[in-house]
Amino acid sequence: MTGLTLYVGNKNYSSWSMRPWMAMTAAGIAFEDVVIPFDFAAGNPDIRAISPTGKVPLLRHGDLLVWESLAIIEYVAELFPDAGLWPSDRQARARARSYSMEMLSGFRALRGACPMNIRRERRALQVDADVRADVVRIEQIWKEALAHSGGPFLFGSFSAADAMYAPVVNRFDVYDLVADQETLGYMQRVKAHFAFRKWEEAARAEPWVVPDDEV
Ligand SMILES: N[C@@H](CCC(=O)N[C@@H](CS)C(=O)NCC(=O)O)C(=O)O
Repeated sequence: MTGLTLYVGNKNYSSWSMRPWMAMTAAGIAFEDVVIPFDFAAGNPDIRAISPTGKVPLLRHGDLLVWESLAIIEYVAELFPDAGLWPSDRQARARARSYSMEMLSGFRALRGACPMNIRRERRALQVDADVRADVVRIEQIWKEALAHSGGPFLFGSFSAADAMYAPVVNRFDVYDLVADQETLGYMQRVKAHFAFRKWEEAARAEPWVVPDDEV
């Protein structure tokens, strides 16, 4: 056993939890998967009890706590340097990290208007110009990376960069935000990945409904 425990939120809604969970699962890294649902109006006290930020995801490794989705991915990539979480080429790795940071710090309009919701039936949502600008930039990132690598994923084989954008694949899908065939093809490949399907299956089995995230 690796001794790693990953605390995640509701799999239906917790986009930040999905990122390290998918990166680790796709890379074949074993970990204990603990769900702490946030179905309370004021947040779940169980999350606040263990997490310095009161948020998930949170990784425990012995006495060490690591929070923030991308910091968790980086820690695990250091622990398992041969697991292929990041591309092996230094320049590709730098670009993968740039795109991943862009996801972490940006796209607030899209994230605010279109919460991740794995179970949502696809239904088009009218979105404003700020959301549309986020969609355009993300499509540009995906096309640029795919053109460079030749696919099928952003950097060839599935990497942390794909995991960072996996919740966006759900958003584009369930709010029907894109029509471009290349974008839809990439989304299809991510949705067919075993790690995405495993997360999706668990999300569909959850009983919790968070009204604020049902748009
Ligand atoms: N920047 C953080 C964001 C973490 C975050 O916002 N997590 C949400 C779930 S997706 C959370 O824990 N919400 C519970 C709450 O705010 O009570 C990361 O990348 O891990």
